[in-house]
Amino acid sequence: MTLARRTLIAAAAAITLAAPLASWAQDIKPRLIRYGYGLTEASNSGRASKLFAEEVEKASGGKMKVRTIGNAALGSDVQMQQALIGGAQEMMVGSTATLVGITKEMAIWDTPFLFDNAKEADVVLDGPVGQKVMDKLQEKGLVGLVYWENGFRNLTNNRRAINRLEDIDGIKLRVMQNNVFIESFKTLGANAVPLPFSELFTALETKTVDGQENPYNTILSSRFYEVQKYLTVTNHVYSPWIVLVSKKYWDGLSKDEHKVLLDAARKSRDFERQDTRAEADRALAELKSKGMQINQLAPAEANRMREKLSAVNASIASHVGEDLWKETQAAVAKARAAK
Ligand code: TK8
Repeated sequence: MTLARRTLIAAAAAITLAAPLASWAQDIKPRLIRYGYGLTEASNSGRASKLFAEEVEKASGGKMKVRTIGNAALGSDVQMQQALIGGAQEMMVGSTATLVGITKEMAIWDTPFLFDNAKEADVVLDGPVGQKVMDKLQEKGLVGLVYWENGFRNLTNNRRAINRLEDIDGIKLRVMQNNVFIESFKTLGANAVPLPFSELFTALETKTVDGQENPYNTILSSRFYEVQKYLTVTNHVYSPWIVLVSKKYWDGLSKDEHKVLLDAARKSRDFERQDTRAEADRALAELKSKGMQINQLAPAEANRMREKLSAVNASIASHVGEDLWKETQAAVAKARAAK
């Protein structure tokens, strides 16, 4: 047999074999979902991500597998969002605030003092306004499944206790990569420095920045108490997380697979909120025992802060659109009245 002929036969065999092999491999190979997040495995987002992965695997009978990867090992929020849009990564959970550059309507959640308590946040985020904002992501290549609780944000720094608004003056404060946060903290007199979360610990440790703001849970799980002395309870904004899927990936899944992901995401949301709230209740005492000096902003100062920050409302409204602004205000008012 000539070499050419042998090659031809081999090629033909490869073709006839390849087709059934490929479809067989598709049937048994679990759909692998690379799912990233920014915090540690031992954090609230780590625990809920693990539960999500377990639920997906259970509900799909092992056909879908979620590999959760924490510590921003797949990249910062912004980098992961781009990977999802491009189809290089399937899922992530991160702050809504870091999505504003992609979907401007997300900035509505950055409104200072929008919610008075977590219950109001749940009602509005899980209601029609929350869904509407989430659905805006689709035109940008992302599918939002559910909102989780990051939590009410509080200030930490290494310079001094914040007793009066003026104490914020000149503090180099890391903020999320988001214009509302930059504007808010400039308004309060801080020197606002936008940085990805993944660079924050080092920035605090090396004193590149003096302080930051995040919920108690994160200050604890990311060990910021090791590099921050003062914690001031401000609750200046409620920060949601959002569970995202790459639209490119989503569009290739079946209806049943969509349901598996959505059901698991809802279970993870319910678990996550409960877990986060229970942890937040314990966190202040724990942070104190780790050596942080904690103070509550006195009501009069908190009011001054609230008033000062209301100056950013107009720019948020024009950024997200007056209609969405009004709808959100109405939804909050309704949730508040219903309690
Ligand atoms: C984690 C971030 C974090 C957020 C921040 O990736 O950046 O300060 O609060 O939770 O999304």
